[in-house]
Amino acid sequence: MRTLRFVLGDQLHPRLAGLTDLDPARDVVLMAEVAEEATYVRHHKQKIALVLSAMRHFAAELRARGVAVDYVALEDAGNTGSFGGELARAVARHRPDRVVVTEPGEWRVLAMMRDWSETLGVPVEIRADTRFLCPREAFARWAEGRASLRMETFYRAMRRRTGFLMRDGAPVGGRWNFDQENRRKLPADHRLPARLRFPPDAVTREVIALVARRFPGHFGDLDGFGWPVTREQALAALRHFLDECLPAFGDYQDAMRAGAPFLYHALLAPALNLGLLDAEEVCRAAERAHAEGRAPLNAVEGFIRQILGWREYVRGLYWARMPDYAATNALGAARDLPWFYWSGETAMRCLADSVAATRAHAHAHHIQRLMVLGNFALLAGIRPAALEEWFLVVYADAYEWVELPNVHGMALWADGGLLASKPYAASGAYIDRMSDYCRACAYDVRLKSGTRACPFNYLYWAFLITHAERLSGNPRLAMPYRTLARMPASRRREILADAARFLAGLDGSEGQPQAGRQEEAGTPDLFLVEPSG
Ligand code: FAD
Ligand code: DLZ
Ligand code: SF4
Repeated sequence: MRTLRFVLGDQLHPRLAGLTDLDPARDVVLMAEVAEEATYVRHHKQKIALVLSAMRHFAAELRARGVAVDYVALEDAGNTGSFGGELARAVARHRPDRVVVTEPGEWRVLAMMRDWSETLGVPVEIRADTRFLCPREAFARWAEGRASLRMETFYRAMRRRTGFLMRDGAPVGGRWNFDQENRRKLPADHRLPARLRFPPDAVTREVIALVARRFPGHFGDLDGFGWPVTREQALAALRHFLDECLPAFGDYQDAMRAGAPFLYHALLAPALNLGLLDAEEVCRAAERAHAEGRAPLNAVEGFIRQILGWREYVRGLYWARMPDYAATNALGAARDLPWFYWSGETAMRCLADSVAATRAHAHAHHIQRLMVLGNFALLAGIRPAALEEWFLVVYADAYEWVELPNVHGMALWADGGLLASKPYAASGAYIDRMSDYCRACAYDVRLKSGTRACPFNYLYWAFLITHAERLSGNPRLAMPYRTLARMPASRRREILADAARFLAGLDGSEGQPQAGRQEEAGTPDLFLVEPSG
């Protein structure tokens, strides 16, 4: 039987389900660069360059193994610009008996795939994606009948199921979670390891030129491109992480520093999500580092939790709850995304720095995403769909299966608590505690009201006041609501007035805090959240 195997740009794994039974003598692998995938949202230039370069390298590797690859480049004559169009043309060229695809990472694409058999007049087999540690059906079974789907419960089940960091049925070290030990601030003189950057080779340089020419209006810089684009480079990135970063990954997992978007993070998500690495090998390598005494348990457990726990969990949640999941808006958030998410032009230093990193690298680390960019949007009541589109556009690792639950559920609490037991809301005190941003900010993190006060401070309280009906009964928010109950009515009015003034000026006057009333510097609000979960 002659099979046409369609491999998408984020399915670049040597043992991809759709390639397992490939017969090199008869089968053809189709790969297609299509404009629609770069423009259905206007992806960051680096993300497009990353995907196209990795696709071209992967095609070359398949060919080197003797596989026939029909590769359609973006500017090839006749390119229809869509997955469906390119598959139809390839079916006409090769006249296969069947088409085999691996399920995609987005609902949007799965919906397309489901029509293909009928429109093409050829059987189309959609195979489960086996690159994950928790098959979709296993997640669905775990989730069935549960009122809440907590990551921690899922994670423990996954530890038991896979045996990662388990000994004799119990967690190594006697505890499941070392998160409490993973909250250190970086000392001012602490030297960080250098990022392992992969200078663009000829293929990547050609793609970068193509992207600059074809997508000039898209967000983001191309100059600093340094992502791994082959499996070999991805494995080198993994080794670099294990040697240079993993030992301190746990300690500084929640830390932030101005001008430092990489810290001790792995920078592996783009490679993992493209298929250049798989979750199991990465967890296995981290576990080995601990067994061999090269990394402490708090670091290794923290890292494995992100992949075996969070990554698998958000994927399971996405497929179990989509498409209805994306339509929820539990807090009725309706504000448009402020322009500074694109321009970076804001006097709020934490936000300006996070946007600058995002533009330069198509990357910001987890705490910037959650506690700066996400937290601000939560407190300001940004419409979930607007923030979701932004996150899908700007990050090199963004695919809807992973981006959407993180933004919708974790950052915005738009699912009403399915993912997170309480909103990840925090005042400026949290950002100050975990970073050096506030020291040189135009706003004053110690001030609670007035035009010079850190906006996160009054937005935090205004958020709690505005959503009291929904949130005040949440036991995890009992402490701030008790504080709120003790506040005089005049103070609450002041908070709401500050928030209203600031939000009204979001796309106008914000960015220039005027020297206004000089409030007394009070004790910062210390209602902190636990971001790494
Ligand atoms: P590290 O911090 O070193 O973590 C190690 C690995 O764990 C990552 O490579 C990633 O594969 C996994 N991981 C960690 N946290 C999560 C998580 N919450 N969900 C899923 N996997 C996780 N991750 C994406 O891969 N794509 C996204 O589009 C994405 N959008 C996000 C949006 C928001 C609002 C938030 C709060 C988080 C988002 N994340 C996303 C999760 C996380 O921020 C990134 O995976 C991480 O920053 C990537 O950098 P790293 O490889 O250095 O990760
Ligand atoms: C992100 C992306 C981009 C920019 N371009 C392509 C492409 O030209 N061809 C392709 O096969 N895949 C691309 N991708 C990745 C797809 O968007 C991704 O496969 C789907 O969103 C499903 O996860
Ligand atoms: Fe951000 Fe407020 Fe600190 Fe400025 S003072 S960096 S706005 S938290």
